[in-house]
Amino acid sequence: MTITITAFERSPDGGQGLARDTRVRWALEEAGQPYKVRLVSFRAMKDPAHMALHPFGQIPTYEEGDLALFETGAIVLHIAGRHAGLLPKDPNARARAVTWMFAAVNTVEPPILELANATLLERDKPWSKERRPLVADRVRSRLEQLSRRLGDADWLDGAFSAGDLMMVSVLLRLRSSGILGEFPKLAGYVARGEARPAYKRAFDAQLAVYKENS
Ligand SMILES: N[C@@H](CCC(=O)N[C@@H](CS)C(=O)NCC(=O)O)C(=O)O
Repeated sequence: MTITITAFERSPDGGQGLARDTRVRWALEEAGQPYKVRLVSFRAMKDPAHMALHPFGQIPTYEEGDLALFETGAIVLHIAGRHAGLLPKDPNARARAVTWMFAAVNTVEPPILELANATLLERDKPWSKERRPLVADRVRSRLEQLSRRLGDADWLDGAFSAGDLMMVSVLLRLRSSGILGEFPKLAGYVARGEARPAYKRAFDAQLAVYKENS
């Protein structure tokens, strides 16, 4: 069955791969699944046809036959559940990998998004300068804990899993802040994720879209 995802027609990050279709592309590449991409403009994302697929008018979405999904955590979990390569077979190890997926989107990503908002969207507010260090320290606090848990391991729990895919994707959003560099173990972890051939294919595919449409 054909898999179709949606992605930005013109990614605002200039092809850095930070738009969330990259994590879905990466999961599909790891799973060896071909997919099609339907590009949407910012306006089209709010049209009824897209809102029927994604109640919040965002990308990415995932369609496969009569199944339509939104939320990258759910999409990656669906792909990982259907195909080998992203979740361990052992039930306990599998549950731990899923736990890391939730930790990525529920515990680590929120302060990172808060920092991005403070840096970009709120930069003109009179209180922005004062607030930013506070928000950056909340990110540091999470990274310190994550780095301690990762230790000298390559991945968070044994072999590479969907938990790592989600966590690396979330951490990549920190690159421009320079904070990741303060945590060499995490910087190495992210670099290992980016070095995976499946990640490279996903990154190149989103970059090709950006180049074609800019
Ligand atoms: N929690 C959602 C977040 C989706 C999201 O924020 N998508 C962004 C692109 S990366 C978007 O569509 N932004 C445009 C908008 O919200 O209007 C997920 O993980 O899928």
